[in-house]
Amino acid sequence: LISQAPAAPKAINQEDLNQRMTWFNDAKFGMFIHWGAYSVLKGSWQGKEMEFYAEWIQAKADIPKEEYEQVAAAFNPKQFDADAWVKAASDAGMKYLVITTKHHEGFCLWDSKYTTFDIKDTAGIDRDLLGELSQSCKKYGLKFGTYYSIIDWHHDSQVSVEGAKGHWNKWAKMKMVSPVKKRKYIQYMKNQLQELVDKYDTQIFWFDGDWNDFWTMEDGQDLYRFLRKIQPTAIINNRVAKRKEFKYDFGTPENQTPGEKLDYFWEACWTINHSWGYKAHDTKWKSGKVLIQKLIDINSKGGNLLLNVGPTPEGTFPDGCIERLNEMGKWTQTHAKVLYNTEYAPVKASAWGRVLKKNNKLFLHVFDWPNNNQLQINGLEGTLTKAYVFNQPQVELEYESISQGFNIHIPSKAYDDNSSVIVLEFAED
Ligand code: FUL
Repeated sequence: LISQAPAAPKAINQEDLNQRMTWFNDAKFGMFIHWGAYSVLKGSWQGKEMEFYAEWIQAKADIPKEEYEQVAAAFNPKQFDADAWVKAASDAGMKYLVITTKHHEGFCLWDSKYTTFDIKDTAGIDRDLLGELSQSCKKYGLKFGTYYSIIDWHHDSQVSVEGAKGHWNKWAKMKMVSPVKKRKYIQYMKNQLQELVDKYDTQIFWFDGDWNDFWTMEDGQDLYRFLRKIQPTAIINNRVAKRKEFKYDFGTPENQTPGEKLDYFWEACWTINHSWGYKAHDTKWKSGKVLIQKLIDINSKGGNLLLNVGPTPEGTFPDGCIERLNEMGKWTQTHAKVLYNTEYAPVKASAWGRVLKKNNKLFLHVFDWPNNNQLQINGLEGTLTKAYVFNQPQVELEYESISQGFNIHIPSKAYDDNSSVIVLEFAED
């Protein structure tokens, strides 16, 4: 797969890129966490359930800055237990975690030297929430990453563009007050990102908000170079610059999965329900089965799944999330060998499922088990030496060649409702 990485522009050394992306490539599955002042409101303002994402509530309800500071002041996650979160992620099969350290609202989830709009000065929290989380990640062997928004509704450098229309209201587009303020804001960002490196050793920079006109490709590339220097091992998402043109270090399709493999490193982020931030009335949870198949589908196209959880203001995961994570964990733990460290298999997609590859083996992840005891796989070359149901190598399955592929004689029933795996072993040449 490494050899299939995109050609990097000069500023990005291809070998370095491949090297720092190796763990990511093998990881397949990570946890996204949207948590901030917005969590306090649980998706409702003045008794009214708001539409859209809960982390956008300040914009959607048009809450004035001063009033919103009171919301942030009420953030008090007494039940937060970093180990419980990271263990839940690890048990689900996730290998890394990305948390919103500063979403569009501007509230900082750590005690930053550069603002008073943070958990310490505004909410009076004496714990180092991100410190606890990054330590737990070290303990459980997960990489720790940080989401950081480029737009900031609280910072005095920017104001909303009045009259902006469409699905996003005026808050979605911010403009800089002056060039001087812009320079100061960029310095503010750099100072804070340096804090995230120094205090939490962040290994993933996950930016957002690049759609704003004030943020140019050059601003993004400059920030990219800065981060490369201060944390050489960190990986950086494409929203650091203009995501449509910039592909480094990885792309970020959101709530959608590409139809085919992309020619650069990528990760699709999806929510378990609809909102990213906690929304009490959003209970449209995707099923464990849908999520497991989503993970495999994404992995089969060379991408990772970053699955989002929106914790409650008290600091716990909603029950609906825990149930889905448990279901996923049951499957990923029993199927670790046919999931992690796999690579993209250049095999035509089949109606019955998806295919992953490791060395001389193909893993046929069968979502829809054929009821005629025959599984056909097309577009394959090579000498097939053995076919068996995953975990039962002693029971060899019969097969015959068909034009450019094989017909495998499979048992009458799937052993797993989510995805059952058939292993094909090929002669090494
Ligand atoms: C979007 C944001 O506006 C959403 O609030 C969310 O964070 C999502 C992952 O990215 O662009």
